[in-house]
Amino acid sequence: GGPASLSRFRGSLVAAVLGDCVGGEFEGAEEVPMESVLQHLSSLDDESKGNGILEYSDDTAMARCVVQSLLTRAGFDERDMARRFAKEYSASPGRGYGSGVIQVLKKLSSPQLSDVYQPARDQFNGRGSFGNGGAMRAAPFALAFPDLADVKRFARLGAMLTHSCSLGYNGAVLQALAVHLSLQGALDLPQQFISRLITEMEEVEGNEATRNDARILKEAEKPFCERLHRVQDLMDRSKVSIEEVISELGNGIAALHSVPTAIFCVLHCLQPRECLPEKYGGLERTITYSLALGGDTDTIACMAGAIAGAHYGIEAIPQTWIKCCEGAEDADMNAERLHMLYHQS
Ligand code: 8NA
Ligand code: MG
Ligand code: MG
Repeated sequence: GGPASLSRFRGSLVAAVLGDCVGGEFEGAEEVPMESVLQHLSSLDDESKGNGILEYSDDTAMARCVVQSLLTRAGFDERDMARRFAKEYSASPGRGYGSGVIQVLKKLSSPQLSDVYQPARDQFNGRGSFGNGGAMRAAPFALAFPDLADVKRFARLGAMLTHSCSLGYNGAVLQALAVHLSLQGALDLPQQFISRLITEMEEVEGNEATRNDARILKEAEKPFCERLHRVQDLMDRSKVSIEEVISELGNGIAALHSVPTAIFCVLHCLQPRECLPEKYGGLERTITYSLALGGDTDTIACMAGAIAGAHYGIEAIPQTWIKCCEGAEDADMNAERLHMLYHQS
């Protein structure tokens, strides 16, 4: 489809759910052999096995809250979004939330709370969380707002409801930017795509809060820009091993160690790769490759899925995968509503 077509919206929201559901199998595993990933995925194609449903985790649970809030309020409303996060958590606390964020979600359910950003600020002795929990639910901001400045602003504010460290919320901004650009067809020119992300993040990270957090955590002055340069270097190489990707970019629960990784997965899988089945299209390659990195597999595959899905569109997603994943059909319907909201504004 053309830029911002319905197929791209559907692809993005559905593939994010697939990444989460399919990736749950390997979450936290240090090493994931490609063989195990391929076995897991081919079992989804085998209907006779009747594998039933793969459940979604915190990534999708929170993204659904973001989507419902943006649609119901026809824009960003922090109080409404915070209320939905809290309600969702108390209804299904067993979705695999990060151990820190649970405190925030409990505080957000208090009716006496006057500042919905305060519980997030109190995390980790006032330093805030740098986890990828803001980034894992950032894609819907790119699907709701056509304007780049809105995408950046609301992705940041939406993340700050739980992640007040700049290394947390800037990861969400980067993820939303990647989905935004992919939706426009920017992945047709991968070199320009990554350059554009770096240019945008130079501005996003060019402030005192980022410099302070980076200094305290002993990171480069602009941590995400530095990582995106590493992505650029890895892209230029003809052969890259999974071990190198993990050591250069990471596969962990910090936004800094997972959002650039997800972006790399998408870029690396734009073309066929020796380690991946020939019959696979780009979207299948992206999800598969993300899982083979191990670590925070559900979240990295969820984020890579959102970016890749916006590029390839819904037609690239195997029906058998959609049928196995809880929440995939809902995501498809919500994508249509977001598409309408996006084109109204
Ligand atoms: P979070 O805000 O609780 O952060 C996740 C973790 O990161 C915390 O529990 C801390 O260990 C650490 N952390 C974050 N900020 C700081 C800080 N300033 N100082 C010291 N430590 C810090 O949760 P989240 O919403 O960001 O979730 C992140 C990931 O954890 C998600 O992938 C989610 O699925 C979850 N999770 C991951 C695994 C896994 O094995 N990879 C397992 C269960 C849950
Ligand atoms: Mg999860
Ligand atoms: Mg995770």
